[in-house]
Amino acid sequence: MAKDAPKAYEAPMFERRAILAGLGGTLVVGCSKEPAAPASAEAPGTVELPFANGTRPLVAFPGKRPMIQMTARPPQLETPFQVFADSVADGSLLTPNDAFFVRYSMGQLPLDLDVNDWRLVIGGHVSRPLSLSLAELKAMPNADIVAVNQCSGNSRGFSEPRVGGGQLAHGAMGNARWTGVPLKAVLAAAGLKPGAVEVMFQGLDGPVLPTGHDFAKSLAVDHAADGEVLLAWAMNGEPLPFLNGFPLRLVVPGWFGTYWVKHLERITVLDRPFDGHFMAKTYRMPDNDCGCVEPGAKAEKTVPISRLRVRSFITSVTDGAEVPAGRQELAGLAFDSGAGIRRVMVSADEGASWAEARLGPDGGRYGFRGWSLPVELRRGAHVLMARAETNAGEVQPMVASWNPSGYARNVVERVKVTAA
Ligand SMILES: Nc1nc2c(c(=O)[nH]1)N[C@H]1C(S)=C(S)[C@@H](COP(=O)(O)O)O[C@H]1N2
Ligand SMILES: [Mo]
Repeated sequence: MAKDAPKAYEAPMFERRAILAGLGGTLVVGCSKEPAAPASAEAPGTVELPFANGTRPLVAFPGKRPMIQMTARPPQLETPFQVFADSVADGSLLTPNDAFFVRYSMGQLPLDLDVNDWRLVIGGHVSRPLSLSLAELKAMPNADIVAVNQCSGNSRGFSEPRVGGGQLAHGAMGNARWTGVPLKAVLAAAGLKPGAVEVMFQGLDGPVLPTGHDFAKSLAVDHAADGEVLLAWAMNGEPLPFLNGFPLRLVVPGWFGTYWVKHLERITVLDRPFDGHFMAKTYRMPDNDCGCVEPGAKAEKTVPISRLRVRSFITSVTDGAEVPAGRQELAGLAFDSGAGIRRVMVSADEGASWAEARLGPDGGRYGFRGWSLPVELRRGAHVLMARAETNAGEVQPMVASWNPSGYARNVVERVKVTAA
């Protein structure tokens, strides 16, 4: 990010103000217990993530409430876990836009973006190259889908042994209703030429140094045209927050966030597989069933990361909490890559016995699914666990596997509480 004068951006949701490059002027810092509480610059808030070196500042960027800041440049913000608990408790299961996590690989954000000048360019191996304004895209048939966006590095901070990369707790995920035009319709308008194999997506952000790699991802052409992949301009009924990809982003239901390219600028149809840095060198998993290797080992062969793995979380109590002894309702959420959640099993005795939770309403197979179960907790220490199974028979593992990038964690998490 340039060190000179702060730049500004314009988006419908925000007043024009100097941001990001000149953060000092607009920083708002909140307190950890109540993310929505009035912010105070005098009392910088911090949170303690439950692993070594886990102290993080809580910082409010434009359009966002105080969030767990992993890095400031580029902004990398985690959702405080209480936000998920609230969305389970109120039954929405949706992550509010102002609390949705933010992840960038690139240091140079498109802060000068003027949506009136912005165009999405579609080219490459097509019969009719296109350049479309936001209004033209919105005039095409609209679709919406509820889907989870989760970073492949979500929960990386819990890797044992530790791995390099952003030390995230569980807040690099979120569930939203996305509105846009199916990519299929735009590709049909451009006309795929015979021999098209992949579709490449580029965002407007870029590397700080010209020698850096541009953020570009690709999907197989059949996947891109499956009708579910969206070019989305809205999230939970509002225009995308700038930091979540304004004015347009890719939504790839069931796939890890790395494919959900933000600030889309260009779509290029290719007649050969794309071998850019973010496909060929990074966001790759060991090429075996577990996507894992012995701790400390390197994978001999890797493949691009793709589908989400089934996960579940207890949200009604947090690790380390003191809870009243007696009967209480445990609640949480589960999600997978689109088979849908068949059941969630819950243990209040570290896995010695399990009971089946009651699933909440089905809000769509790509979204968070709520669950709840009454449990009886005697005085003393308890280890609580939730374990989800999908309609395809995928079950969360009891023992964590390891890979060098700490990607795709989905082990059954342990929540230790003391009942008093
Ligand atoms: N243009 C652009 N899009 C991007 C990225 C990026 O660095 N630049 N990061 C990707 C990664 S790794 C993730 S996890 C998601 C995060 O989406 P969010 O910031 O809206 O939560 O954006 C993806 N899209
Ligand atoms: Mo990511």
